[in-house]
Amino acid sequence: MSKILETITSPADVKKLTIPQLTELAEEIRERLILGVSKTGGHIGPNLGVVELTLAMHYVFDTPTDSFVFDVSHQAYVHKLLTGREKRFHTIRQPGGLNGFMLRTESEHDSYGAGHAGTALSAALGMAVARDLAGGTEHIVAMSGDAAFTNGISYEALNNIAAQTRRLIIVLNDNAWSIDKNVGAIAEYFHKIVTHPTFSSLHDKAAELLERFGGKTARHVARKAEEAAKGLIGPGTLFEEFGLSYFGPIDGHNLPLLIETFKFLKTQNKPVVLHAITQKGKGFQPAIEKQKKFHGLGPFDAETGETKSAGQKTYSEIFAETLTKLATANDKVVAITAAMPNGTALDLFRPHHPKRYFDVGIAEEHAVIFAAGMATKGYKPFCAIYSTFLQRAFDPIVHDVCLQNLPVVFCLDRGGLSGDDGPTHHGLFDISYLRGVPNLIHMVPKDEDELADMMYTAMLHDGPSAIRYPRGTGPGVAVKAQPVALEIGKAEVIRDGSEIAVFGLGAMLPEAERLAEMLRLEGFSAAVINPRFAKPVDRECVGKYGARCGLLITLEDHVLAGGFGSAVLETLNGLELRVPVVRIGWPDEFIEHGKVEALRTKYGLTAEAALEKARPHLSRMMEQVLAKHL
Ligand SMILES: Cc1ncc(C[n+]2csc(CCOP(=O)(O)OP(=O)(O)O)c2C)c(N)n1
Repeated sequence: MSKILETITSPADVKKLTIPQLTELAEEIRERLILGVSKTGGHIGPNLGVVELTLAMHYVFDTPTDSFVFDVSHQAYVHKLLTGREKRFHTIRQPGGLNGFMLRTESEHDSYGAGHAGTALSAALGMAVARDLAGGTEHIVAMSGDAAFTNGISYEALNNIAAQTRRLIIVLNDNAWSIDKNVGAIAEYFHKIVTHPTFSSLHDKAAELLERFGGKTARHVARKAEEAAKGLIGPGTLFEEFGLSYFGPIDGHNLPLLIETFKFLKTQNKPVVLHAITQKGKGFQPAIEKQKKFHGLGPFDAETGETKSAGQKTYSEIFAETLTKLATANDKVVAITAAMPNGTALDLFRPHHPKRYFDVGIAEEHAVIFAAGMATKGYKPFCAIYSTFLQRAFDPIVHDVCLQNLPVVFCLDRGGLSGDDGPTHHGLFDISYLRGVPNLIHMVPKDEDELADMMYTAMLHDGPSAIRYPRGTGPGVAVKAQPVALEIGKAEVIRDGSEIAVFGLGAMLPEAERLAEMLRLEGFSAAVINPRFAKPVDRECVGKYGARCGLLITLEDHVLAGGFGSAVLETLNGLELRVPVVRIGWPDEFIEHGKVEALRTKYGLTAEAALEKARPHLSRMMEQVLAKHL
């Protein structure tokens, strides 16, 4: 029954509602979120936690004149529902449908796109300073989760805010969770504030007084909380040390209190932080009980929260199991994650080797430099970071790991198109951004067993290495008991051939095999090669087939620019071989969200599309053969 929600076509409609109606609307939104996301999959827990916060923000502020910047923006579903996208909400994360994150091209209310953590404060400050320069009066509100404060960028922004603007509102949405439980000193600090007796009593008093006296009391209580905060830890809270005024902590589900507090914060002529305590998954018991699982997931049963079991093991699970085995045999092996124990499956490793498991928070740059430090002391760090998030750590990879030739292993989960998360999460650039860095080797397994071999190879290698593997499951190849070391820079010839050579990198190998079969049916002898190494490329193999064949074809789940196909071209160039190369991969544009298979078809990453692209060369080769025989 979404009676009120259906009438909300823009935030102006939210402003017309009474408090009881807003409370009713909050319930309708929760119902809508649970029913909708149970079908599409998505970030249900974070969104259930920000229903009241988002409602209050839209009640008090005025987007698109005012701007909301959500950190990561995985919690922007409520905002989408209130900004004219309710009718399309069932399409979220679906092909052609709404994106799962804020997208500037999707709505004028989405002032800033995101998908990676820690950017909200910097972006909001940029907006605030631009507003000040232009003489504007609009409000800028940034909302960041507590885990965003484990990220260095948030502090780089905090360091700048007070010096740059007098008007910026930051909402700290504190639910004590990242995807897993939030970690580190900052998480403990927030916990200390929240559980401090002064705050607890103020917290209760605020709600109680508000009911009795209305708005002014909330402001009074907010001020009181500010004063109390000053006495809590030295001369002021962490935020006050940065020159921001701190308010809270307040109950992030108390709508009237939130509304009054935002009205008050709006009048402030100084940058402010509102610390709001929320419960992730509020209103859906399975999400409250299983915080990790319901942070973000595929479709689930809207009543019970049950999900279908995946059956086959994912690449991430194979990675974690293999690392556990390697660490059992070698006490120098350590595992590092940047707040992704679940996504990288390192939570399977943790119970076996708790002392050699490190979750450093959402801090990829730190993770890499931390790994470099450990490597100087003889340890073998395996840094499991999604391909897309490792982009953050490019300089530490160059400056700290590779320049010093330290044996850190980068395990790039989600290497390739990520599918329904969309362009913020596709891991399509790692070969390009890593290939130019000296000392690094870059491996791409064709299946689960080869992933284990590559991890073993990396463990034995005395220098930096990277292994990229795709999201989800692979071909289902059993992992042998004892991994073997691969020869570095050596490709595997799956099938020999004399006229065409097809190189299928990693997950694209099955497509390469299909293509070779199609070529065979057209009368060509095609070799199939599993390159294994994006760097160093097997020069001997490329040279041999480059000299022998009339055409080389490369397939990769990566952008063409600077990818594996480019590496093959460079190798041929170095060998002064002029054989034509047809390269199949992602074009030079950001790929939208959608189903992997459908997007591969749309963008020509299939054997059929490769055959068509190769067609002019095939005709030429055919003509040459005919000419020889005439
Ligand atoms: C740079 C980067 N690393 C990792 C992630 C994966 N990630 C998405 S949301 C999230 C946790 C966010 O926690 P918090 O900011 O507290 O928001 P909550 O989900 O608890 O509301 C993480 C680690 C990311 N989006 N960006």
